Amino acid sequence: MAYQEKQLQEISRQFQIYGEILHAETLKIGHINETYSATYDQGGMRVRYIHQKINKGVFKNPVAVMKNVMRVTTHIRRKLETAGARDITRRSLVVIPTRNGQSHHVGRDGEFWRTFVFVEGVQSLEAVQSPDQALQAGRAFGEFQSLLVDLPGGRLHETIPAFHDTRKRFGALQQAIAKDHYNRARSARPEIEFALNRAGLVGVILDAMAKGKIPERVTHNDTKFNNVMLDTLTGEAKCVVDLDTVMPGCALYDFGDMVRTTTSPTLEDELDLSKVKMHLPIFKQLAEGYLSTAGAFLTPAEKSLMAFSGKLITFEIGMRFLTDFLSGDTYFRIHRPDHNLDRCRTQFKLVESIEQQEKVMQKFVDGLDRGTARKSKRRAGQGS
Ligand code: GN1
Ligand code: MG
Repeated sequence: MAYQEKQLQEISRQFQIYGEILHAETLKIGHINETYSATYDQGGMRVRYIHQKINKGVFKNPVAVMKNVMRVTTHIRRKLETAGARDITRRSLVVIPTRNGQSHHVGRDGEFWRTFVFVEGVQSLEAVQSPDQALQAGRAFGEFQSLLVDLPGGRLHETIPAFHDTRKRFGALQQAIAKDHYNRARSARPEIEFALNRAGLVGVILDAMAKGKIPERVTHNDTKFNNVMLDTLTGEAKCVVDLDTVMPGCALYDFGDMVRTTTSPTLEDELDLSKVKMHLPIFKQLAEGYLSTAGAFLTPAEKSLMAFSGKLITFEIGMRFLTDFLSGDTYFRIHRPDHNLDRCRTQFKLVESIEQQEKVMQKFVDGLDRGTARKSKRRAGQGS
């Protein structure tokens, strides 16, 4: 554990937690921030909190990150309260303020910390185990987007500019290949070729957005399956986490990353590539779940690119892993040599599998959409 309990105790004292730390442990989740869960004795009860150190190399403006997080969580909580929802502190993240009312604390070492209520009785999984879990993820992220369609207060900060700018991501990869600073390009020849052959993909959504065919929305931008908390007893999605990249984006980036992280029931760094495959039954559940909560506000143009977005975002993250591998593994935390190359290979294998099935995937989405349209027409007819 990079931070010891004693240091965490000192950090935790800055927040509105009125207990003694009993123990703390590192949560091995995500490639970017450092996350700890800590158990406190608070008035004789054991209570847990999450303490998280924001990676300032990645998030250059952590104050802006926290402004976004506060606006988003406050808005969602208010809406859930107005709707009379139950279990609200398990359905949306709750930021614990510091003792002087700030959303974060800057430590003596200049590190940037924030604290959340620990959501009990949920789990986050690295790989999907059943189609129902994909349905849950789709529903949860669709609901998240839908709760934020009326977020007041103007545009959110772009916490990482051009985050899903696939054209720039492609350019960054080309640069890393040209530089080949670590002399690693020779061990990634097939992957480099794979990427360079797909230059045609990178402008599709960007161009549609630039032409006004696809709207900008408030999106999550990191809709990895492990960012959905599933109730350990019922399996139901309770809340979505990792709100650092919630900012202006495209709804399809979110759906695309769900396709990437749910439709192959394998880990992101699976070494046995024969196991990596887009499973149509899982995709179907994912699309159903997502359209059940987001279908009402999405436009036909957005819906028509849902299968494509899965391919594009999988390709994008694959390119990012490859770029980081070629650039000396400075961005994504790695746990073994060539880890980023392994992750890239897994993504590209999935891209191939989506390419083979993209038509039937989109056909399914189109059918779902027609079904929903028919149903709502019938309902409107009944009502009149
Ligand atoms: C990073 O740290 P984590 O796992 O939440 C990355 C995402 C990638 C993902 C790939 C800020 O997310 O964009 O899709 O790794 N987050 C950032 O696993 O770059
Ligand atoms: Mg993240």
